[in-house]
Order: sequence, then structure tokens, then C-alpha cells
Amino acid sequence: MLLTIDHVGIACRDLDAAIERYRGVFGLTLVSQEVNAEQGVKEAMLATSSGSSYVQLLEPLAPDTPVGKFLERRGEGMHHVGYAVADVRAALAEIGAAGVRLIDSRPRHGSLGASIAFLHPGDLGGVLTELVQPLR
Ligand code: MC0
Repeated sequence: MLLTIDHVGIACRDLDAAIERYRGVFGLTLVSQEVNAEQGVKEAMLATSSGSSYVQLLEPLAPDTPVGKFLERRGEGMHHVGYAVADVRAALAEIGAAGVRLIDSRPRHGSLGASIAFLHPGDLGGVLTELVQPLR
């Protein structure tokens, strides 16, 4: 079901500084910057050299958002893992039937036009997990 690691999401306080860190240290390529109001973030996608997986940098739009609360509780660091799937609706049905709590019962809008859905970290060993159906 999981095709590849699409991205690793990293919570940061200052998006511009984080972008410069990942470009400067690793030479990653900045491919997009978006505001996702529904998710409460402004975010950037930086491609690895394979071009098919990304570092996603996430700055909260407000303290009372998922990433804002995460920063307050844990500080900067890895926030979630996003796995590519062929069909996010089918994957949600299968994973839900296996007893994992679905944060999103239907897909939402994600980076680069993807359809995304989150799974609860409490049922996955403390890892917030995202399913990503990339835009074709
Ligand atoms: C919170 N918890 C986490 C966590 N965030 N555990 C692992 N990884 C995280 N990122 C844990 C807390 O430590 C706590 O555990 C429990 O969840 C409740 O935390 P809370 O701070 O009270 O937060 P809640 O319950 O209000 O919400 C947690 C939840 C939420 C994961 C349900 O953050 C959520 O709905 N996330 C999905 C949406 C999201 O993260 N969007 C931002 C990225 P204990 O054990 O102390 O109870 S948007 C994105 O990434 C888009 C742009 C994209 O990829 O395209």
C-alpha cells in the first residue's frame, strides 16, 4: 500500500531560516512554498536529488494549530512522515478497517496539489502519519 516516503514534515519557527538551512547544508532544491489555511501552516517543499521525495518545512500560522501546539509542547523537530499511496480513499478504508484511528475520514488538500489524509499517532507508535496521493 505504501509506495515510497513522499516527505518528512519538520516543524520550525522560522520558515525562511529553515529553508536556508536545508539548502545550505544539503543543497536541496526549493520547489514550492504554499499557505495551507485549513492545516494552519505555511510550508515549503524541498526536493532530494531523486526528485521524488521531499523535506517539508512547516511554520504554524497561529499557536492554536497542530504545528503551533507541537512546537509549544516539543519544540522544533520531526512532525510527521508522509507516505505515497496510489489511492488515498482506498488506503483509508483499508487502514480504518484495521482499527487505526483516522484523523481525516476523507482526503484534504495538501502540498503540490496532492490529496492527503492523516492517521492518529496514538495508534502508530507515536508517529503522526500522512497518506499522500500525489497529483498526476
Ligand atoms: C500531537 N501529538 C503528536 C503529534 N502532535 N504525536 C506525534 N507526532 C505529532 N506531530 C500527540 C501529543 O503528544 C499528545 O500525546 C496527543 O497527540 C494530543 O496532542 P495535542 O497537542 O493535545 O493535540 P491534539 O489532540 O489537538 O491534536 C493532535 C493531532 C493533530 C495529531 C490529532 O495535531 C492533527 O490533527 N494533526 C493532523 C493535521 C496536521 O498535523 N497538520 C499540519 C501539517 P499524549 O500522549 O501526550 O496525549 S499539514 C501538512 O503536512 C500538509 C500541508 C501536507 O503535507 O501537504
